[in-house]
Amino acid sequence: MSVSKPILYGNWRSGSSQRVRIGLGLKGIEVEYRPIDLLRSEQTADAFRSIHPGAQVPVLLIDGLTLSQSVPILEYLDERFPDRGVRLLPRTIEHRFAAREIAAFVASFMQPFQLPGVTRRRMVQVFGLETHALGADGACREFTRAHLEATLPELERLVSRHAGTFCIGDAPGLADCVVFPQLIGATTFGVDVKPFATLARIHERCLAMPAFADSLPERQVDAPVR
Ligand SMILES: N[C@@H](CCC(=O)N[C@@H](CS)C(=O)NCC(=O)O)C(=O)O
Repeated sequence: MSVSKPILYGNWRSGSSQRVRIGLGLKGIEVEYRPIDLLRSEQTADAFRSIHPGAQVPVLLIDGLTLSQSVPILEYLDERFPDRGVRLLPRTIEHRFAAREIAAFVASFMQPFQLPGVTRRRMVQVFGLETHALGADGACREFTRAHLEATLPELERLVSRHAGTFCIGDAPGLADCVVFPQLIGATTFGVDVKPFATLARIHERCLAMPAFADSLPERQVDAPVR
């Protein structure tokens, strides 16, 4: 089946966008990348809302469809391109369940409390916090750090059950697409992942693969020049 180049709307620092970048890399699928500047609230501007009213990245335009939500996007890519690159979903039902369980834990419990910009601003408004709460050493960042510290032990437990060199056995897949950006996110918030032996090992192994290394926030075209 021939396809025109898919379009990925994402953001350099967005962990959810990074999940999709990794999946595309593992599958060897090229996309046209259209960055959305979250700090300038481009996600809530009419131009982007007309593409995705949910006003979040990532969004993948493919096969005439507009796909949102990183984990279902990864599953779509795997079903749509079963014979390209890496199989993202493991072969056995038990391992597929474990991969989805890990992905759900990260995507529905760990990452949402990293408080994307809109949520942070809403908290400040609702709780009447000083806008300082949004800052680098403010209450929102402290909350995120505390949440990551509280949830990383469970992620380590979930991953260590089936881990080989990657989250499930010795091949990269869906779980790694989700776990790797979460570890990068934890580091960004000043949380050390080294005490978590399995996660730290998988982090190092992933970094050695181009699909993961090329997905790093600082390597994206919309990353600020330092
Ligand atoms: N569950 C969604 C989460 C998407 C999400 O949280 N996106 C963030 C960036 S990582 C976003 O677009 N935030 C915009 C905002 O906070 O205004 C997914 O997995 O794709």
